[in-house]
Amino acid sequence: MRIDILTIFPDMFRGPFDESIVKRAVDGGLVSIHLHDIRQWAKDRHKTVDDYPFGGGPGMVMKPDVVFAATESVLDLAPQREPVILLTPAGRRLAHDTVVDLARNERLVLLCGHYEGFDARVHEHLATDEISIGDYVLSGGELAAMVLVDAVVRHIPGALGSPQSAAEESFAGGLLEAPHYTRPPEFRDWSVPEALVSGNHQEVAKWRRRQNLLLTARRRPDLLASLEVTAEEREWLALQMGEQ
Ligand code: 6GU
Repeated sequence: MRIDILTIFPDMFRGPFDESIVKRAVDGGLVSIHLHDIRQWAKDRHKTVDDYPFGGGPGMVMKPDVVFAATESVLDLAPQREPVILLTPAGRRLAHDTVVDLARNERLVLLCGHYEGFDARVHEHLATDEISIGDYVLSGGELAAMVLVDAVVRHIPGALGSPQSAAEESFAGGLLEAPHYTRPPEFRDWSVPEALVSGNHQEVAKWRRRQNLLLTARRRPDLLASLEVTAEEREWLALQMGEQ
């Protein structure tokens, strides 16, 4: 996969992309990440990328001529239109399903906005998708782009140590993930649940499934609504929830 990121702050990305799973995926040739400074495409000697909004109001708006020039140059005017994703708090909210879909692309182009945002013509005629990472406002699209890249890269085959990991993670089955334990089995007054140290795989699987259900019921009941739960599991869950 190739990811191109257009931003006026390319240096912001250096730390997060130089560590951990993203770095390993880049080093392993699974993904290449190309940062482009939008300012390079500014047309005047002051390298202006923003201007006052027509009709007045606070803040500045990123200029369409500069943003189109930058994006079209990076896209190399490929005949088939590749996804150009604009990061904006007004976009559709990023969630697991979208992350999995995005990971299937050969190429992604991410546009990070600043100031009051982009000229509306960028939204209408350049972006193919607009994505937000949650209901709050960030100072710019850069942190959101980092979140998106990290989440997407995890779903590129080979990016994680074990192929099972991505499938078993929270949200993959529509549930939050069960608690994990490691040695020592006894720590202070807290011991590891019996089922996990039983050595019985079926027992472990059943315990994990039930813990997934319980955690999801407690923290994110909205996720449970659209899930298939057996009558037995439902009964067990009702019992647990009643005992809170
Ligand atoms: Cl994608 N951009 C900005 N500026 N703020 C956000 C966001 C994006 N997602 C949530 N808040």
